[in-house]
Formats: sequence, C-alpha cells, structure tokens
Amino acid sequence: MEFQNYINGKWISSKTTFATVNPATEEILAQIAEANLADVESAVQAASEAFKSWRLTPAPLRGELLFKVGDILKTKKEELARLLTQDMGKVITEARGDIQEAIDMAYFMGGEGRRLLGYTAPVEMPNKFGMAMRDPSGVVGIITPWNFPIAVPSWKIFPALIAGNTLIWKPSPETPAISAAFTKVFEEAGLPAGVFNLLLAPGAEVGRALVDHPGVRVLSFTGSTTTGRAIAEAAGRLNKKVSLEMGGKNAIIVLDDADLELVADATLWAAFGTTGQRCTAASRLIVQKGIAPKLKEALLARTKKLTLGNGLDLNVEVGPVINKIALDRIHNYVQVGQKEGARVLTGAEITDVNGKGFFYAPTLFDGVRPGSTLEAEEVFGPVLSIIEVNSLEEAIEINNRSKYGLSTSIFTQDVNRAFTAMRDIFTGLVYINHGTTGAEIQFPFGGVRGTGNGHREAGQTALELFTEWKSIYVDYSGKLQRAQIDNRE
Ligand code: UN1
Repeated sequence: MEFQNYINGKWISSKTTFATVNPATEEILAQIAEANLADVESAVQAASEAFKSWRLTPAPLRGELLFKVGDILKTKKEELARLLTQDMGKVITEARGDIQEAIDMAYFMGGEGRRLLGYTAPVEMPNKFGMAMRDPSGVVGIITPWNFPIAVPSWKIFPALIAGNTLIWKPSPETPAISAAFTKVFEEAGLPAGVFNLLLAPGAEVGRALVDHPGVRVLSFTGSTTTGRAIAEAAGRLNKKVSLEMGGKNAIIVLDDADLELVADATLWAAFGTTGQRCTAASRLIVQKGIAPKLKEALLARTKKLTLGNGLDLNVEVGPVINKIALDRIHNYVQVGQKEGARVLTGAEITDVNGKGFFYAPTLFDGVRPGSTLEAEEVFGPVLSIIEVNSLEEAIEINNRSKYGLSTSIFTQDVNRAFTAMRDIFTGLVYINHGTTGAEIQFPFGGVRGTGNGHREAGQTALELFTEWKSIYVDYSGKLQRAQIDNRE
C-alpha cells in the first residue's frame, strides 16, 4: 500500500517516503509519500485560489456536499474502521465509533448550511437597518493527533468547510493511511479542487511552515501542550486566530453513596478504553473513604480480566499504545509513581502479545498523593491513580487544582451534591454518573486552564473559530444621520 498527498484535487507522489507501522504487530502497514516545503507552498496557493469560489458557493450547497460525505462514510464505515485499527491500534468497536463521530459531524454541519445564523437588531436611527453576519475566515491550517484520527479532524474540517473556508490538513505521521483514506471520501463526494488539501509528513517542518505561512489565517490544533504553546506563540506574532486543544488529567469523583457496580464498569471504560490514550481518559479516581475498599476490590478484579491484543480481534478489550516511545514514557511515569510512594495494585509493566506489539499492562495505583508527579502529569496511557478523600469539597478542590481542565465526572445518587458539583467543578466537560469520556458532537468540546486557549470545538460553537463577524448598517433615509449625536439632547 502507498498513500500520497492531496493538493489541488490531485494525488501527489514524492521522492521520499516514510512508513506507518501497525502498533499491534509492528509490521509496516503502508509507505507514505512525504510532503515537503514546496508542497506546503502549492497547497496554500491552491487553497487560496479555491477560496475565491468556495466562499461564494451557497452554504446550503456546501451543506449538500457534506451530507454526501456523511453518506459515503456510512457506506465505508467498516472498511475505514479496519484501516484505522491497523494504523493506530484502537480496538475495532472503538474505531467504528471514531468514524461514527465524523458521520454525526458531517450531518450536523451539513445542516448548518441552512443556518449559519447571524442576527438583526433594532438601530437607533429611523430608516436604518442593522445586521450581523458570518464571513468565512479564509485558508485554514488543521493539525491533528493520532488518537482520534477521524473524529478530531472532523470537528475541525466540517465546520471549516461549511463556513466557506478552504483548508490544509496536516495529520499526525502515526496515522497517514487512515488520513488519506478519509481525504478520498471528500474527493469522491465531489469537493472542488483546492478546497481540501492533505499534507503527510513526519517531523515538525511541514506543520511549522503551515503555522508560519502568511496565507494561512486560522490554525486549529489538537495535540501536546508543548507543540500547542509553540504554535500559539508563532501565531500570536503573526496575528492569526488559533485554537488549541491539549492535555487532560481527568478525574472521576466517587462519593460514598454511589452505585458501586456502575462506578466500577464506568471507570474501567473511561480509564482503559482506547488504552487510556484519550484527552478525556480518566487518570485520577478521587474516592471518598467509605466506598474506597470495596471499589478498589471491584476495579482490581475487572482490570485483571482485561484482554490485551490486536484490536481487529473481537475478543480484545485493550489494544496497544501507539509506539515504542509512548511505551517507554508511560513506564517511566509508572516508575516515578512507585518512587514517590504510590502502591501498584496491578499492571506496571511493558508486555507483548505473541512476542510483538507495543502493549502496556492496565495499571492501578493506590495511595497516590495529591501534588505528586503521577497525580499531576498527563500519562496518556492505561494508568489510573486512586486518591482517597474525606468529602465532596476536598474532592472538588483536588480536581480543580490540576493544571489541566478538560473533563470531570462524579458518581452520587444525591441530587443536591450532584448540583453542587456541577456548579463548582471547573472543567470544560462535566459528567454525572458517567465516566469522563464519550462527548457528543452537538455540544461544545474543550477545556479550561492548561487544556486550551478559550476556544471550543464541535457544536455550533465551532463556527466561532472559522468565521469572522461582519456588522452591516444600511441607511435608507437619504440623508446624513449621525449615530450617538443626532436624536440626542
Ligand atoms: C480526544 O481524546 O481527543 O469524548 C477526543 C470522547 C470522544 C472524543 C475524545 N468523543 O472521549
């Protein structure tokens, strides 16, 4: 298999290629044409040219193209899900969910084609009219991670397109095969040349060139905090609009009156689903002391039973982590945790399946101290830290102290405490009696503190990044009318 870059409606090969590896088998899945700086230049040029007509294409027609993308995605869901699993390792049921999120987003944003709502308001002069409407921003640069290789890009690509922008997408070099397959769907749907461009490349050069390019007006990034900060700094100097979605250190808070079985099931899913590699994954379990012993027992039993392996195998519950570097980073955090005095209940080792793959045993830590490295840093792997507390107030205090603020969940049957938590938890997402993962596309997605920079993806909120407000005043009085001056004492 070979996958190429997509610029101005054409698939472009390259003299140099790089490989993408299946993390469950360590086999090379595909060879990928490597984009270079000249490709960045052609992509920006193509997108700028295409913008001229795409912005004038009526939004309902742009919407119809998105509906078509949604239809094709539905037909190809299984084929794409299998490729996605091979490209980055998540189990097939979750890969299907990843594609489904894009299908949902395609239809949701397709519908925006007949909304993209602005507003009118009364004006202070007679025979004058005022309205505010949305303009597209221009050429958009989209930089995305490997953990949700279709869902996360779809939160950016669909709103960018419906609003009339053109785009250049630089996905993670860990998932180039599924990214190219996703791009093909837009080609098949009949998107005009230059509206959607794909650049595949390892390393930082191509991404940096996109960030720095004066022709790219808006940047939307999901990924590491270090890269996000660097992008925001560069974008700040160039006066670009930039949206960042970075790390999380999400907590599940469990009060003594919680439904124990439900908590155990939900925690297992939130902590070890996607092998803990979600920005929304639960990595802290903040438990009230009364329920703690029984909950640990229930969780330990469930964790030990988890089946690791190749995500294409339907019996497998936990796939590999993305690569060797991730494996070592996770293990390093686990060792630091042990040195800091936290106690391993299970896991804490690099493992394999039939001698192959980048697998890490799902790990439970007990006695994790608030403020310790394990409690504070994002591990991005299957590692859950248990922290015991006396009260709801103490739990919320620990939750809110995190430098990240993406997702928090609380389990309680007490409506008063649930509402107190909803009011006092400071994260972008809050769940009651549900784990920290599983956001739906019709609501804003993003976080506070170190997780983001104030923007939200998905929902109608997504349109804020990809549009510029334009206020229009029409004076039909036929004479000079001075606002704030005439009509006044
Ligand atoms: C991510 O990990 O970056 O809410 C996205 C969830 C998924 C999306 C996660 N719908 O867990």
